[in-house]
Amino acid sequence: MSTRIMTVAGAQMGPVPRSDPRSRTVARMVDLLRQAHARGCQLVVFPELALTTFFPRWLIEDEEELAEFYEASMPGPETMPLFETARELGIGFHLGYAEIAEDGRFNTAILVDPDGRIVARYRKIHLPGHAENDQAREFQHLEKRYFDVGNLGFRVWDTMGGRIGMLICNDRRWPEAFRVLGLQGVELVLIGYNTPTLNGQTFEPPHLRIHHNLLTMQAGAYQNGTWVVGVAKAGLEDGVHMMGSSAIVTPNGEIAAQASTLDDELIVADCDLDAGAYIKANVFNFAAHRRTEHYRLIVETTGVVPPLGT
Ligand code: CDV
Repeated sequence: MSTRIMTVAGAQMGPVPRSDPRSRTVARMVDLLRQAHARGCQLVVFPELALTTFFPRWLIEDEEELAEFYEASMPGPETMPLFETARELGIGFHLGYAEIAEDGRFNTAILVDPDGRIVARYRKIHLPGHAENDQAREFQHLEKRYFDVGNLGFRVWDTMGGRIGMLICNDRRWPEAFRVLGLQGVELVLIGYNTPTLNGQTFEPPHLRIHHNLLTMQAGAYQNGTWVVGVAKAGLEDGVHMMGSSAIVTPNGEIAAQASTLDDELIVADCDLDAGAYIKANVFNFAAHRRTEHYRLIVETTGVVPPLGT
């Protein structure tokens, strides 16, 4: 029997209104850390851009006003309680936030170990949306304006007793992103997301939006034999309804735990990190079965090309 069980909590968060100071949001997160510890968790996964409202929904032209949404240091004075609580409880956490650094502005996620040390950092690579104000939209999605494309690649770390990778929100829809983690033998993929329940551009029924969310995480899990923990910032945030449905997915693509509210809520699963080993050794034994000589288009073209058949 496997002894590599990691008890993981997805800490879904309800809305973080723009008017809320960081201290109030961090206090909510500290409370979630304490609840998770009481339930025996070793790792807590918070959403994408967890410390603020999802600000890319607005055009903000004043740089000073925009700067308020970014963290210049991590931990900083306002986020220090998260690190102190993690150390006190001996619990790790994953945090998504807007990072301003010397080399750019990024939509970032970090992994912090039970000693309160940052052991891994990922900067979002698939930035959805647009860079200019689009009046036709009900609300904006200006990630391409406010963030640079992540420059750290898709990486996996041997840490905290597991082989852990991170993606952020829109990345989960891209099988290539999951596969690059799969090719490093990933066992646990942590994903925070902010997904509006309605598509701001075109009509898509909410049930399909939720279906796509789960579909991509379940497929990514099974096709790479890995656990996936997907965690939302949910509910009515500053006038825009955000999807919940945070889920922990097994390496078989089954849902082990799923949120039932649109508020602060923990979902918990005992993740056997060896559970995907048989998938990696059989149907998705990459070394035995992948045919890279036929995958050229995947890296040689970005958009669609004419059919190769003729
Ligand atoms: N924060 C995101 O990356 N959100 C996207 C939106 C644009 C749909 C997502 O893929 O969920």
